[in-house]
Amino acid sequence: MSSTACIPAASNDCREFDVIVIGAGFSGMYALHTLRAQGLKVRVYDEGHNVGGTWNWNRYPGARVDFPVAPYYCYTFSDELMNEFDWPERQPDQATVLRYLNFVADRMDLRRDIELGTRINSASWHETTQRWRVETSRGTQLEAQFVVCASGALSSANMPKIPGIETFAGECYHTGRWPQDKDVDFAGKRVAVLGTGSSGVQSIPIIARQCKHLTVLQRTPQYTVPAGNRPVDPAFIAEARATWPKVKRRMRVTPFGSPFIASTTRAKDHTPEQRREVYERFWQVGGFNIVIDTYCDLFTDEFANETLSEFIREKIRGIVKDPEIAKKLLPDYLVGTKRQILDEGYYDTYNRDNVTLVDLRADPIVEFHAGGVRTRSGDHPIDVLVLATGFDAITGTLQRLNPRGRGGVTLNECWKGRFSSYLGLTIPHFPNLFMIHGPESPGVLFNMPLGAELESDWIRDCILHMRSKGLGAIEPAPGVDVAWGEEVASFARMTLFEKTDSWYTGANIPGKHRQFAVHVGGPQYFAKIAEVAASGYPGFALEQENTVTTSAA
Ligand code: N01
Repeated sequence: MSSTACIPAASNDCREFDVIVIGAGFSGMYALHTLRAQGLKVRVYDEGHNVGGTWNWNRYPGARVDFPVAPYYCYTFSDELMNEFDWPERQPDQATVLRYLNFVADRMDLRRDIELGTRINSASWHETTQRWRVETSRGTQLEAQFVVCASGALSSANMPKIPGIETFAGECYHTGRWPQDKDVDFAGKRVAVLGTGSSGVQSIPIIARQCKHLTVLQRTPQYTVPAGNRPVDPAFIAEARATWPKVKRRMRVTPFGSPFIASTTRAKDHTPEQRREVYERFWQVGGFNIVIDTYCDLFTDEFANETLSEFIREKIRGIVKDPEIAKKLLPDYLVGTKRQILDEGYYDTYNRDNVTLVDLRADPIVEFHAGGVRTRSGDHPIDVLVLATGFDAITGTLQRLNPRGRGGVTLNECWKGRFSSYLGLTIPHFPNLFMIHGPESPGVLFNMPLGAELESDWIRDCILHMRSKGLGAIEPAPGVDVAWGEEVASFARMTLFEKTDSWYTGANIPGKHRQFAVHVGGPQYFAKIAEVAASGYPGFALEQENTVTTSAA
């Protein structure tokens, strides 16, 4: 199968591959498994010192799966994995997911083709050889016909540029780059958490219980709902295993890749009393389901959305005892249009004596200094600063790599005005480069492990097609990205997502252009890419294989 020559390198591995995969998280690990099973010579590189990608880096206190429910946030391709790994909780914590991914790495014998502690520093396309030349942080030069970017939609940390932040002399940790070699000790310390997205909301209740005093620096109040985490009932797991083929089929056809059957009822079809009863029932059970399984129009109709928004605001007013603090916590955007957050006692944390909420809209940060942070109303001394400030999402890691494509053009030049793609899997001017969970794919709004499998399978089949036809390069034909962008936008326009500033739209990163770069069509998206493959890859320019002899640089 492989047409590449294997040239031993000093680090005693082969420098030339069929496929280089960047990232050893859920996506990269499955891509390795499925490509290697076809006899392709594949090598995975990851900057981390463990497999797991996002689940390796995000070790902050409270990090948990938010997708409903264990055992459905997992690989679906192997019944053995499903049957052999026991998920202890409905919303597994970071350590459990990392244990699962290590179990998969061992069970599928993946480690022999994964190089950890190695970042890919550059990648450039060479037209004569129809190969990518890649350089690692260890200075190794590599060549491969294909590059698969499985580098994570949420892995490029957003480090806020705030006056004086570099002068802060205490400990400082970003939630997405949490120390891997030590436990952070909050005991007896004054801590500040900047940011109240999922990472902030998950960590705040735990840090508050451990530290002397916690200051929460909040820019946008958020809707969060109880996670409802609890031990998994063994009977539930037994049932999931017994019905696994059926569940897998269902996950592929539901909008978010969830195993649950979505409601077809509209919010306006119910009376206010009925809605309250429905929301209360889901609130008590906990989990994402209150947003995705109660009413079918929560993401498409502002009236429907407001009914749930107001329900949660009422909950906040009920939970938080001080009305002034409760007022600061009331969100005013459309619920669910920022990534929905699950929590364990978040709002109740503001009833604690050792917690101060700073509303940065009314009381903005003036500057950080060696001993803390000064806001307009006064000074907040701190020993530990936790940056829960999120990520340059979806495109950030690819832009940091900034590969050079055809004619030496860089990705950042191509993406200056918009994040263009074809099928969310390929980029114009970047032949033989594939993305998993890239812009304009369902990525972050679908069951991510399942989406990674489906996208990787498409990439695998595309590579096999090329090999069988003697093709050397594939890339989007001119203009096809524009039509694809319109298709993605037409799905988005049916929803409320674009109306809110969020990392989905790029609005969280100063200077990033606004583009809701997620295909919200889930199952329609996967049907579409399957149709493209079945029809012989219309929309792609296909190039015959050059007969130039290749060699490593
Ligand atoms: O990041 P975020 P996150 N000054 O971008 C604030 C996934 N995830 O790491 O809203 C002041 O959501 C920012 O304020 P604002 C999940 O998909 C999953 O929490 O922009 N504040 C916001 O409050 C999630 O959505 C799990 O006004 C600043 C916060 O920082 C995604 O990762 C767990 C600021 C950032 O929130 C990202 O979540 C955790 C500044 N300069 C994460 N810059 C699971 O449960 C930013 N903020 C699986």
